[in-house]
Amino acid sequence: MSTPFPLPCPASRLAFISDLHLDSALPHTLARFTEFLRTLPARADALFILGDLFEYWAGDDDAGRGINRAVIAALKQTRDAGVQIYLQHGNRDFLLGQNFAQESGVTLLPETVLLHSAHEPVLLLHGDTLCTDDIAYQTFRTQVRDPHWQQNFLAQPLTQRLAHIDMLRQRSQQEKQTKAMAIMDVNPKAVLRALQEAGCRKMIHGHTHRPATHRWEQDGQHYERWVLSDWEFDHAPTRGNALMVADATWHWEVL
Ligand code: LP5
Ligand code: MN
Repeated sequence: MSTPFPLPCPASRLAFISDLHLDSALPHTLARFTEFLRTLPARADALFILGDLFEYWAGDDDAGRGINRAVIAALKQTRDAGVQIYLQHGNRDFLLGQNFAQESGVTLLPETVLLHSAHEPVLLLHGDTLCTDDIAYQTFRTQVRDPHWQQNFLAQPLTQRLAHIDMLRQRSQQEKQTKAMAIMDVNPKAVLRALQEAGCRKMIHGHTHRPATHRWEQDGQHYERWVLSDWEFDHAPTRGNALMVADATWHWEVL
């Protein structure tokens, strides 16, 4: 777990979403997202996307594929309407880079952020780093988050990168079927360690697709872990949520 990056953001109306997995094959999910963005300026001053906005991202030269341009335009419009948009990388779109950020008006954030808003400090992260029991994934993650590995990968032609990603997605699908559900969830010790190292009591993450509000007490301290849902509006069961803060009240908006 990397040291949390302190992010001052004085706004009080906040929105958090994660794991939209946007893809050309999922037009209804994209429609829900663009509708969510269209109505957001009336409800929030800052939006935090906690990773896996896209089903996959092969590099910023992938911006012209499928729905990608439409997503970039919708983000830019929302930014221009006054909503500050922050984005953390997920395990599927960690190759989103500065060109994407510039075109969409989004600010890219480091993998672990300690947000100082108008409310209590909160730790923001995609969530995959908390799944420490998934050794095969963590080994893979270390490899692909290495800047040299990424430089070499991005130097390959786009068609070749897309072919690699296709193979990887198939392999990941297969491996997930043989992994125990508990292995693919967060490790409680990793959660507590992350909170204690950051010196805060509240965490928001996605990745596991197990939406919940966990509250517990440990050594006289009260802790909270808010887990965002993935979004799926093309196949049953449809689902998606956003965590909203308004009037100092944190609440789920079920989509
Ligand atoms: O995302 P989710 O929830 O479905 O699964 C994740 C983990 N899987 C992944 C892979 C992504 O789903 C698909 C890749 C997206 C594109 C990345 C772009 C650029 C990289 C390109 C690299 C070629 O993250 C899954 C976890 C699960 O979360 C729960 O936490 O279990 O992890 C895996 O399944 C990984 C395997 O266990 C290990 C895979 C090793 C593969 C190594 C060789 C790959 C060679 C590819 C060709 C170069
Ligand atoms: Mn993820």
